[in-house]
Amino acid sequence: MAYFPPTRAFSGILRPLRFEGDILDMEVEGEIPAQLNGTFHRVHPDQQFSPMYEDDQFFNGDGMISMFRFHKGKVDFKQRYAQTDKFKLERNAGKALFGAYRNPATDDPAVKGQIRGTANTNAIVHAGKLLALKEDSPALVMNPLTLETEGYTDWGGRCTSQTFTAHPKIDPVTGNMVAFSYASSGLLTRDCTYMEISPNGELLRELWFEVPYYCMMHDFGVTQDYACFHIVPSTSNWQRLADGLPHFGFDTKLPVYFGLLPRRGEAKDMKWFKSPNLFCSHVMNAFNDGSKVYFDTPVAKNNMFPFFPDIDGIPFNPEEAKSYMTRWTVDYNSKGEEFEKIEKLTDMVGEFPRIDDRYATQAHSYGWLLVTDPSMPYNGPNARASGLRINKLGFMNFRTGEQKHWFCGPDSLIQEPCFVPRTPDSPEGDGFIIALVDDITNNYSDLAIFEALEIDQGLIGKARLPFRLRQGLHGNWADAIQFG
Ligand code: V55
Ligand code: FE
Repeated sequence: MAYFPPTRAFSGILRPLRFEGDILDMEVEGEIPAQLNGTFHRVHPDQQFSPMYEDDQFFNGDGMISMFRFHKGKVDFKQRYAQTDKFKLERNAGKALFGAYRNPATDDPAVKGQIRGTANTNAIVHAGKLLALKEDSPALVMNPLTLETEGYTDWGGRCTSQTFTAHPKIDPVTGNMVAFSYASSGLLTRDCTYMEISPNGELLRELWFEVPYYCMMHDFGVTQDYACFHIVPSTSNWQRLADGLPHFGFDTKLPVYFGLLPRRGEAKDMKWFKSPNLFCSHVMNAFNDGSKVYFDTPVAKNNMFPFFPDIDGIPFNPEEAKSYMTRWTVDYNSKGEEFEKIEKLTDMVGEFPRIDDRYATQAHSYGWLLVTDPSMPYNGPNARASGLRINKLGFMNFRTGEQKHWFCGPDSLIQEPCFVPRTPDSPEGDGFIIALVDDITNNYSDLAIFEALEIDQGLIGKARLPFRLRQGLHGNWADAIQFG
C-alpha cells in the first residue's frame, strides 16, 4: 500500500502524480501556431513507490517524461515513466529497493552494484533518440515518440565513464552533442570526462580530467573553443554518507574554481581560475572571443538548495539564495588565476535560464528565465523549501539591456521555458516560448505559448491539461525533422 510521508517533498503542491497516459488532441485555447511541428519533452521526479526513508528528497524521484507533440495546430500529450534499471527492479519487487539520494549504503542489499539513476533531470533528443538524464548515471535511451525505454547507453562500448551530465549542449556548428561527466570513475571521485558525440550518436572524443574538489557539477558552459567547468562547493565525502546526512552539503569556506578546457586540447591544457565563495548552478550560455571567455549564469551569494544544507550548520538564508544573471569574463591566456570580471546583469531574481539554442556556444542576444518576484500577490500554499516562488517569465536583451516579464497570476507557478524557432532559419529570437503554467489553487496545468520577443504581451495560446503536472526540471524542443 502506497504511503507518502507528509513532508514537503511529497505533500501540498508536491503530492506525487505517478500517472501515465495519453491525450489525443488536447483542448486548446487561443492559437497553436500551425508551423510548430515537433515535440516538447520535459521531465519531473515522481517516486514510483513509497520511499524507503521518510526524509527522502524530491531530487530522488523516478523520472516521469511528458511529451507534447505539435502538428498542424493540434497538440497530443503522452506521459510515461523512464524505465531505468532502478525502476524495473523496483517494479518487479513491488516496492522501493533504492534508498537515499546518492547513498548506495542505504539500499536493499538485493540491488547492490545496480545503476541507481532515476533519469529525472533532463529530456533531450539527439541522433533520433530521446535521452533521459540524471547526472549520477549513464544516459538512458528512449524512443522519442512512443516513450518506450531502450536502456542505458555506453555509446557503442566507447564510453568509459560511469556517468553522464543532465546538461549536454548541442554545438550548432558541428551538430555534435557536447557533454561531460563527474564522479566518472565512481561515487565521490574527483574524476571527470569531457565528451563529444556526433550527430549520428557516435562518441568522437572522451577526455579524462580531475577537478580540485568533489562537488555537484550540475551544468557546464561550452563555447566554440572551450568547455567551462564551475566548481561550486556543494560537496560531499564518505563520512557524510556513513552519517546518513544528505549527499551534498554547502561549504562557504571553499573557493569557487572555474576550469577552461580547450575543446581540441588535452587534459594538461585545462587552466583553473578562482573566485571567492558563491553559488551558481545553471548556465544560460557561454561564448569566447579569442582567449576571452564569457560565461552567463545566475549567481547567488550563498547556497540555493535548503535540502543540501550548510555543512557548518549556518541556517538557510532565503535572501542570500536569490540569484541574478551574472556574466563572468575570464581570459584563458591571463597569467594569474583571477577572473577578469564578475558583472551582475540584472535586478531580476531568476533561475532556469534558456536561450535560442541555435546560438549555443556563440554570443547570444536574448535570454529567457524564470523569475521570482516576492512583491506579487499569491494565493497558493508555500511552494518551495527555499520560500522563493517562481511567478514570472523573464526576458533579457543582452545587446540593449531591455528586460520584459510576464506575471502568471496569483494562483499559478511557472516551469522552465523553452524556445522554439519559428522556422529553422528564422533570425535569433524569432519564434515562440513554451512553458508549463501550473494553477496550484485549481490544480490544472497549461502549456502556454508566447511570442518569444514579446512575452510581456501574454500568451497567444495554450494547450490545457485536465490535471496539474508535478514541478519538473528541464525539457527541450525537437523539430519533427529529427525523427526522420
Ligand atoms: C539538480 C537536480 C537534480 C540533481 C542534482 O538542479 C542537481 C539541480 C533533479 O535532480 O540530482
Ligand atoms: Fe538543471
